Amino acid sequence: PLTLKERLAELIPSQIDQVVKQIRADHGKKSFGPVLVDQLYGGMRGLPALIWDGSVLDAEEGIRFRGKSIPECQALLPKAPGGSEPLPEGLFWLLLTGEVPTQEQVRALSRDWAARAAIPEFVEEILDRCPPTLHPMSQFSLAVTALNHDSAFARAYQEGISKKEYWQPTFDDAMDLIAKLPNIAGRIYRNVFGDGKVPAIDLEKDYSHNLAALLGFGDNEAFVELLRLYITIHSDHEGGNVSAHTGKLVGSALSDPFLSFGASLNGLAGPLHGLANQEVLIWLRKMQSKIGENASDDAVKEYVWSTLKAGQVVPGYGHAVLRKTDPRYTAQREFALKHLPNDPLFKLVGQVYDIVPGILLEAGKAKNPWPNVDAHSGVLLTHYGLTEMQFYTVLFGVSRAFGVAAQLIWDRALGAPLERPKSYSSDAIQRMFKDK
Ligand code: FAM
Repeated sequence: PLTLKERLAELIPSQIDQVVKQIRADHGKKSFGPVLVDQLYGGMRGLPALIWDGSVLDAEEGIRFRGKSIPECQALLPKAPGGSEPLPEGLFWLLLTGEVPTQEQVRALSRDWAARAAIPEFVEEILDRCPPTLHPMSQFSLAVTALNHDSAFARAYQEGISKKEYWQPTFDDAMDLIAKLPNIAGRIYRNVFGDGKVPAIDLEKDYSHNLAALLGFGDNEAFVELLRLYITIHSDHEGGNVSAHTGKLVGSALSDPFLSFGASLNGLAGPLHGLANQEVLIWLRKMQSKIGENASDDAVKEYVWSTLKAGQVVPGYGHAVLRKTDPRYTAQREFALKHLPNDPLFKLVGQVYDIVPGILLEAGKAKNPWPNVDAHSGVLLTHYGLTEMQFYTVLFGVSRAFGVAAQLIWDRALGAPLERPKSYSSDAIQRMFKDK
């Protein structure tokens, strides 16, 4: 069967003709309509600004990966023998090609990533030198940026590569990036929370199994299945979220995938973005220590109000685009109902789900009162014993590499230029609009 790179090489030429030449010839001079001054001050909400074919986020429906919803991906993508969750290897193939790969194509990808998994010794030493008090996300970003040392793209560019070939070393770097994340994440976890000993990668196991083993959970099939679902649903969330957009922007300067994804991780480390999965668990634990394990609805309501009155956000709720419950939350809830229906923390997440949206609506500020992916992820990891919440965003980062890498490959294949939007001073705004 065709390898992923061979299939991609077949798809790219027609995409360049259709997507880039034809659309720009037919529609290049057409307008989406007015850009409002509010969008310049308000974080570009809803501003049409980017192209990404891998995934699209609908405010009501949630994410679709190449047109497929999460339930459709769970039904269509290849699974591990005896497993029921999609293999992330298949999701990456889908993001890149728009096609569902065969079982053997996914097997080949698992083997390819396992074979590329080793990280340079100097990167191991960088991680071993980090104090355990340095947040895992900072360690993660350091290590990923250091992989620039062996970047195929950076080397090819220095040797004088033609623009038309950019996507090939970008693809090679993207494969190395994804393949090396389990060893980086595993070493950080073992250094900060464990005995510092990192087990070897099993060349015959799939990506999620190897990641689970590096974290010390390889013999727990339910946890491996959770990681398969977890990596699939956190991989991509269209092009404008902070981590995806950062990767795209930095990559547009022809910084290689390691430098680009290192930048993405620094955005993902923000409490309003990927760090929210850690913040949710910290918030739940603080609430439990304040109002007890089996608190009444009224006690939970009071605690939520106290969070808002303190000028803090309720982590795991709200979203810049979504206006309904995140289907990534629902997918995790289904997993919990199947595997851990009586877990007390799962019950608390359900109680919070019944209470928080009503309060956010009453408070009247949040445009979306419903839960996002982070409201549920930590509870599942905690159930299986991965209780170190400072590590949760690292797992989010391992997954988001799939979406960022896919986008970088296509940006270079389609010749996406340097990104350079226009900034204005407030004086200019006042001058431009004072009489309008
Ligand atoms: N709790 C309290 N206030 C909230 C809120 C929440 N969960 N969500 C929004 N608001 C506030 C927001 O802070 C803003 O208040 P100010 O006018 O005082 O600044 C107001 O409601 C309007 O905000 P918005 O337009 O509804 O939301 P934004 O598009 O500005 O921001 C989020 C979207 C996700 C940053 C925001 O909902 C939030 O801070 N949520 C909590 C943190 C979180 O869960 N982030 C993870 C998001 C997830 F998708 C991810 O990236 N992993």
